[in-house]
Amino acid sequence: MIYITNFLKSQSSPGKPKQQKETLPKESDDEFLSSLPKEKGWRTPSLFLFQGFWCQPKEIRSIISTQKHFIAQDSDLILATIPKSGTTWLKALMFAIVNRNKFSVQHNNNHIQHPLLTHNPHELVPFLEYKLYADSNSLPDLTMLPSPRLVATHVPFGALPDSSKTSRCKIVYICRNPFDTFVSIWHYLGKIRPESLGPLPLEEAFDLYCRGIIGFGPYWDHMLGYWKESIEKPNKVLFLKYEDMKVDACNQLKKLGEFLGFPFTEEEEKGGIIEDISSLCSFKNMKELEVNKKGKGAISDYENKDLFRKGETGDWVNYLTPSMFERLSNVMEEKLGGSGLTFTLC
Ligand code: PAP
Repeated sequence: MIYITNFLKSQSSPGKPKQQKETLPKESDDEFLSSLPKEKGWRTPSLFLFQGFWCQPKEIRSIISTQKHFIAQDSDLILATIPKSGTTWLKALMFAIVNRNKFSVQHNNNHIQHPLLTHNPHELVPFLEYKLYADSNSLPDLTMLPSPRLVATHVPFGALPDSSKTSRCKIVYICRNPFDTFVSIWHYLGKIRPESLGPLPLEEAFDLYCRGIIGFGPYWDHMLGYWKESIEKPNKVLFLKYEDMKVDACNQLKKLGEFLGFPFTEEEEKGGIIEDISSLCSFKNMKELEVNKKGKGAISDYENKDLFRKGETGDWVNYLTPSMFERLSNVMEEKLGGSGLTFTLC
């Protein structure tokens, strides 16, 4: 468990921070921001269109820093997602698969000790832009990351640091049907939206969403970027869907293990390790853990419990009217039609 402890410490107190030499646009750099298209934000007053996707001023700084400073290694494993499409789940699964020889997921005298039982997955697989490169005054010491390095990002494919495209590192992408993703993000951002901004009604949020105005969106562009790459370079990008994971976690885990370079042996399969990883990382199990019920700060200073709401496919039927369904279906047909990318909705 020592390297996990060192790694977690290194994230909270980076030791000797390396000063950033470049001048990045400051949050308050009005001139820079005023040059960008601007729309109403979901949890900040505004979102800005930066490099073709919508984001907040703070994110712009850390994305630029990531693009300038992150050097991908061939052994790196990068999880890329649209927010609310299964990031927390996939972080847990990737961590459990890759580290299964260091941390057993199997019961030993009815007892299992695993970092995922005491840490939220976001602590174990850090975001590039929200964690490692979030501090504009210092750069992270990535030598503290255990190998292979597991990191995550919400940025679209085109905005990934160059080295992650040119190196042999692997990228796992998970997406979710845009109906459930909308409902999930509306709930979550409603919880973390500052009171001073007032509530964001569902109808208004839906209108922004359908117009593509959502952090890291438009979501259809985000999906298509990784989708196309996964078709062109299947050994580089693995494209997963939340709904497939829900229906058939074990087969998806087998595929994931192989892609990551950590295939399950026949003996492991017979011993039920895939099922054990699946149940360790299941919504039901993770939601009930103390760290996820009472903990805080896995993402910014938000409560961990808000990352575990319903964890189901098809919850959108409880929120969207028939005309909303029609509107979003039309947008999806227009944007994704002909791409081969389809979704299970219920
Ligand atoms: P993030 O982008 O902020 O990290 P992310 O983890 O991608 O969030 O998405 C959260 C959604 O995944 C929630 O969906 P819901 O609002 O529809 O319920 C959350 O409940 C769901 N989720 C979290 N953990 C799991 C899990 N282990 N299995 C299945 N779904 C999960």
